Amino acid sequence: MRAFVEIVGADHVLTDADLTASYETDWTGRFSGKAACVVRPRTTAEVAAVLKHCHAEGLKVVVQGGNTGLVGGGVPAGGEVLLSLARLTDLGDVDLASAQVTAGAGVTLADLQIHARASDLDFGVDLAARESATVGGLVATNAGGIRVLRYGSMRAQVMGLEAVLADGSVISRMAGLSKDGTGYDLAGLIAGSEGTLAVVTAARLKLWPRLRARAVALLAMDSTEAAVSLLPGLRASLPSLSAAELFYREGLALVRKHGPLPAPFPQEHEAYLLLECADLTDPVDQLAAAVSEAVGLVDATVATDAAGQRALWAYRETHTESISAEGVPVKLDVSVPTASLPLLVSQLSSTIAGVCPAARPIVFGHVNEGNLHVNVLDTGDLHEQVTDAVLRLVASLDGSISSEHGVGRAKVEWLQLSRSATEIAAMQAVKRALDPAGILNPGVLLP
Ligand code: 2HG
Ligand code: ZN
Repeated sequence: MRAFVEIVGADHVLTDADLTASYETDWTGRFSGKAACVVRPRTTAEVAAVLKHCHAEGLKVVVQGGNTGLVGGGVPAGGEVLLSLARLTDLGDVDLASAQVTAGAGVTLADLQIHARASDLDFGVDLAARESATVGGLVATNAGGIRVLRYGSMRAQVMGLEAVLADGSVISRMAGLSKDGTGYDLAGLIAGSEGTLAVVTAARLKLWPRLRARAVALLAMDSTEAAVSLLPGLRASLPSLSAAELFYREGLALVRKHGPLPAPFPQEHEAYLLLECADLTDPVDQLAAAVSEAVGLVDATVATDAAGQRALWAYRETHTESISAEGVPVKLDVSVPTASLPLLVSQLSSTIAGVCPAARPIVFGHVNEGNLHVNVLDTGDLHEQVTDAVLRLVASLDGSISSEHGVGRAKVEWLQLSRSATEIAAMQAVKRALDPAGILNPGVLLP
């Protein structure tokens, strides 16, 4: 402990239970563990010194950003040093020539967005936890969110990375070269490695032109199939399409109960597709035309002003908190090839009911990527069985057991459903090469 105090100062080594508690439990309340202490460095040099000490002493480390994760990857299992990167908040000037910016690991997504927009640019990743989620965590989990359709996920925004390896040595490749053919893409490897290979301290990030003009539509339909069938036409006729989000009757009822929100349509419908277009000039007419030509709709509404757009987004973005207000759910984040999404949805209820008849599934997600958030309430002590049944169904459809939240501690047991033994062995070999003592996020991602 004395070594940490010398590196970061006494104010930033927390051991008092009152002070460490918020770091030791995830926000859903599903994962918690006691940390040996919480260490809050301010600079990359301090992170390096902390890790050098941990490496020398064989101390295990768990790395945490905004603590908005959903798979237990950023909270201790018990006894680790908790390395919080929340104070690495340096945000560089926007580089207009390259449309890039350098952001510290602790910069929140919301602050990054505000900073980029002040230069008439924008950041390509957006998600509901924007006020708390941090750059380091977004990179470490290769976060996805609501704009993947247009800009790709977090890894696609990373032009360079500064990261500290387990022994305290620093790799830094921050020139932001768009073309760089000099070997392994270490930044791409560290992105999505969930803190098991290195600790991300800063990222060089790509920015996009700011698109101020937006239009949002909510479409009602009878089936998932109808929603998926619309995608090719929508993508072809709407180059400004930026989001396509799916939710269902049960989820809408829940968000309206907890909102409280008014009904979007006079009647209830089975499935809802929320579309957003963003462009330099007003895309409302484009979107309205595409909606009027779409087949298989039973109702639709297009919001033209900002308040109306926010109101439509609220139906989608308040799903997570409304579910949590009902209880602690089993949270699964899966994807299948987009064409198989209707098949997955059609088998989901019976699969879950087969192992837990009392369970209440609430499903929503990012339809273009075939990514469904399967939240299951009222599973009692059958959460393992529900998880296992759903993830096996997903694997049988060539899907992924974790689409955008990471594997964390929650899904390690099921990694072999999505990755072959050869792939897992290759990942373990990389892990051993970069972290031979196994001090970084033990128990996360890899079995
Ligand atoms: C979202 O898309 C997030 O809103 C959270 O990925 C999903 O709560 C969830 O299951
Ligand atoms: Zn999501």
